[in-house]
Amino acid sequence: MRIKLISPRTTMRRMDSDWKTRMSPPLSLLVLGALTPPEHEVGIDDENVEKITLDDHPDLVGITVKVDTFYRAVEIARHYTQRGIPVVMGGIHVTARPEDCLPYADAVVVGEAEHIWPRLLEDAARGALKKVYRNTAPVDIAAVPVPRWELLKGKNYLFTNTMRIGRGCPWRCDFCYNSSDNIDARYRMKPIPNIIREIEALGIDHVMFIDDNFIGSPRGARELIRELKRMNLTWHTAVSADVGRHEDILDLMSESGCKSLFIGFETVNRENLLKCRKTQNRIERYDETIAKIHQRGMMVNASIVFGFDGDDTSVFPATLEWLVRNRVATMTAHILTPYPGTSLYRRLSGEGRIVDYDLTHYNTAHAVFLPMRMSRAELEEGHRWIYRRFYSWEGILRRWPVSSGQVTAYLTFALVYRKFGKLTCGLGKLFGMRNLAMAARAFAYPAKRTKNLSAERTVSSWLRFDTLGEFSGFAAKGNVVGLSGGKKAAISHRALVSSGSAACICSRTGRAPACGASLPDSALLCRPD
Ligand code: B12
Ligand code: SF4
Repeated sequence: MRIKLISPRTTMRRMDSDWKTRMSPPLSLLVLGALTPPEHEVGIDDENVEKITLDDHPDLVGITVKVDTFYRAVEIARHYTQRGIPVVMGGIHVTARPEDCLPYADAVVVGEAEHIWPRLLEDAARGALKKVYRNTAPVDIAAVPVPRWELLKGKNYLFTNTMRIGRGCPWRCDFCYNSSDNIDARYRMKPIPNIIREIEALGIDHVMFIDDNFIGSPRGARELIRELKRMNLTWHTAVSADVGRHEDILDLMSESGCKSLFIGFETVNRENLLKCRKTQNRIERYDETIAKIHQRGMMVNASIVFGFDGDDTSVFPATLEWLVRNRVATMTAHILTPYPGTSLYRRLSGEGRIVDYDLTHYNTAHAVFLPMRMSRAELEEGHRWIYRRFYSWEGILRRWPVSSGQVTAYLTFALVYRKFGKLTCGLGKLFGMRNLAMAARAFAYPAKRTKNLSAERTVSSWLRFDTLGEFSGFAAKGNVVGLSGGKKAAISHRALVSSGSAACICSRTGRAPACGASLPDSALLCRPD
């Protein structure tokens, strides 16, 4: 059979640029490609990066559906079903609400596809598709194949270095898709050799782990990071806000090349956290957690949600103040959105508060429900306001990174992706998204970590840095030091040591300074491993 897999056009938010839609390929379709037996021909068309043809004649069409792409998915499905070409729909929205998709597809897949897809293809080849395929047995995470990256040849994405180390999350926040009935949200981590194979398949030493929660199994995460350390990678991931409880994991992350953590802080209001069942978040520990991450030379991307029942309009300036005070590098702000199937949807629907059922608005930029303590218009305006203020020149300058090693990455994200996103995306389309991404990456992360550095500078004895400039040059390559300006600089000792290949002591006392201690210039000695 000739199988065509399609990712429909997403609905972009006002504050985003095309970078968002072109950010990374749909992993689901790459996985389906890998699950397809070799006797079939398979191709992927992603409407987010190219114009797709709908008058062709494949033997089977598979569409991946998220809430905001549902209507477009239906349009695409109609093009094919009207001509007798069978269409299968799968993905998060289909799983959460199969009844929405059933009228438009020959078959829907509820849940993960690893067990189902090969069976479904056999049925399709015999012309005997069933209407519903429901995943009933837990997918063996070790059997999830390496995504077929070669199916993307020639497609223009910002990142083609995304992967997941597992599925699910130990928590069940009520607004998250993990709270949906049909989702198997149990946390499962892939065996480490599989993860290593996947990284190698990416063929690049810069990896984005797009897991719900990289520390879903703290023990597993520790083991994995030790392996990552050997691979000399630069990497980024998402973790739950309780990461501050695991300082050893933060140390390992920093030592192994992790540069940023995406964290769902969600709100600075305790009442909101209780109501959405996000009990792992402790507001009183937020500042400390961020400081621990910064001390280790990593950036924080805070994910924030507005519109909880405890929020009135004062939440916007209060959140901005908190973000700026903590010098949070990047923010992704969302309007609370009741994705169909989630606990939140059931609650708000039960309370008669959902007022907008246009699913293209379910992209976290619209208030589709009645907030408790402000109007829908105030919620939407507050959401736009915080984006404007956070990425204003003033906002960018006031959040200047604590650690000099983060400056280039910080500026790259704030300016290239956010502030001038529309312009730079235009350039990306002209010169190739990948080329621009590579240039941005080279600027953001100019040199490899200390491991390479010690090889570059052959040293058998301790290095002495007589000026802060010299020291920060060294540290910037290791990307692990935090210093503030002035004659006396605060050097984050812990961050330096956790780079893995240097120890830092004060030349006068001969002892390691406490984390964040002020040291005079010319008082630093580094000992390469
Ligand atoms: C990476 C990611 C992104 C990337 C997108 C990369 C891309 N091109 O897909 C970026 C950052 C751009 C993004 C943006 C958005 N995202 Co997003 N994203 C994710 C994330 C973290 C991982 C998705 C992923 O790759 N999973 C791995 C694959 C292997 O799993 P899977 O998609 O579930 O696929 C399996 C099955 O579902 C099934 N399957 C999937 N498709 C198909 C198709 C067929 C034919 C078949 C048979 C089976 C099948 O088989 C797969 C293997 O078992 C998820 C959360 C999550 N854990 O899923 C949120 C998530 C999908 N995003 C979500 C949302 C809402 C958005 C945005 C609207 C948010 C915003 N404010 O901008 C936008 C819109 C994007 C869009 N429409 O594509 C929601 C979707 C909710 C819903 N009910 O639809 C999720 C679930 C997070 C959440 N908040 O709860 N996102
Ligand atoms: S911690 Fe994050 S991924 Fe896990 S259930 Fe909550 S919102 Fe979802």
